[in-house]
Amino acid sequence: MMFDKIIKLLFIILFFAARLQAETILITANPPLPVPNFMNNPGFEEQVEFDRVIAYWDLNGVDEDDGLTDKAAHSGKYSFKFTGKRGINKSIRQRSVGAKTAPFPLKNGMTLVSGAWSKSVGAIPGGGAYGLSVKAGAYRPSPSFDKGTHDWAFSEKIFVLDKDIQALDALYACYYDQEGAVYYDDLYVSYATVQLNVKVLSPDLKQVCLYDNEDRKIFDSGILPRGTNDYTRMEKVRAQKTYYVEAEDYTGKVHVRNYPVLGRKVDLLNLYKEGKIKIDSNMNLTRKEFPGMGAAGVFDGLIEYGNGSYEGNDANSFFTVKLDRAYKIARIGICLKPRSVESAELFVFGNNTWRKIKDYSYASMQSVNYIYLNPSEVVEAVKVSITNGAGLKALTELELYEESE
Ligand SMILES: [Ca+2]
Repeated sequence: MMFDKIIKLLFIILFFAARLQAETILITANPPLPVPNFMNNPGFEEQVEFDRVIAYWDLNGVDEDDGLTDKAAHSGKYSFKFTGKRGINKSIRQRSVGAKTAPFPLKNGMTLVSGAWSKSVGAIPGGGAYGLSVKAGAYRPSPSFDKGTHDWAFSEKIFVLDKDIQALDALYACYYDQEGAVYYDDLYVSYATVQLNVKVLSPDLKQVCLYDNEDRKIFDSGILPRGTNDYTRMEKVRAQKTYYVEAEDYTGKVHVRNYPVLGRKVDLLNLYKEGKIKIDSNMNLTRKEFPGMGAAGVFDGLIEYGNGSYEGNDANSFFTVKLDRAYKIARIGICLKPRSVESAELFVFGNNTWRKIKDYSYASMQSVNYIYLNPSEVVEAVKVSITNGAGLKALTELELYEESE
């Protein structure tokens, strides 16, 4: 009897000791991952109502055989299709790239990358240019695509700034003096590299390695001396990837941490249907012609007009979700009113405090926008407050992702 009690006590002590000694792997980056795409409407999903006019893009040399198409897309529903014509230089152009998202001036020595996805049906080797052209202070090395016929392929090119620049003047997607047809989708201009900072706090560390999402080893600490409890390393890495750290201690235990943490989607729709989460909102408009209008529409994954919570008053609109329990949240997805602009604030409640985590000023969203909490936070409620907007105010989508490690 006594012996049992001692064993039990020993287990409790061991359990708490293990808890106290739990490893901490902190991964941050400057700028944080994922980095923003400086382009507007990079995947052609955002359209203006008029025929063949695409938000943020100018069309040059195109005719009725060119334009948006839903016959092929690398992601989403649409891509831009060029039909080749000998002797004609066709292109689409976006100017003032990153006017809202890039921290101008971009500094001398900074590495940037431009890239795109494209599919070709019969681009000929003897024809003209098939690729991007980027002007940032001067024309920069830009990606081009293989001619001939190929399925969706991606091409990118890194360039280093040789002076401070005040603007990314223009990006062109070209199809010059050609035959056949090509499709462009998911263009990007962004930081090419970020400074990754890895810090591992754990007793008696043996080895720390960093890998990218293709399992390529980025660094290896080698075998660390016994008694190492703290390991830090900075590394310049590609921005268009995700990473994970593996830290092994001398007991043979391996700790893993991803960066950024994507998390596992919380099934808010089901929790709402089962009455387990509570909504507090003044956005309670219903319309017969929009069956998706209402709180369930905020959790259903659809971002069509009329799918979400709407309100028509001038007063501030709010939508609060009280969760059924505390979640360790790694990522939040939000879509305000698509094809419109809204200003809004996003708050989370945890540890007895409301905290504002994001301000949107006249934001235009065509898809779900993600906010990463790094490190993940305990969240018991989420509130979206819509402070300004054109016409009916709307919250189209709200997603929560729980850290599953
Ligand atoms: Ca697309």
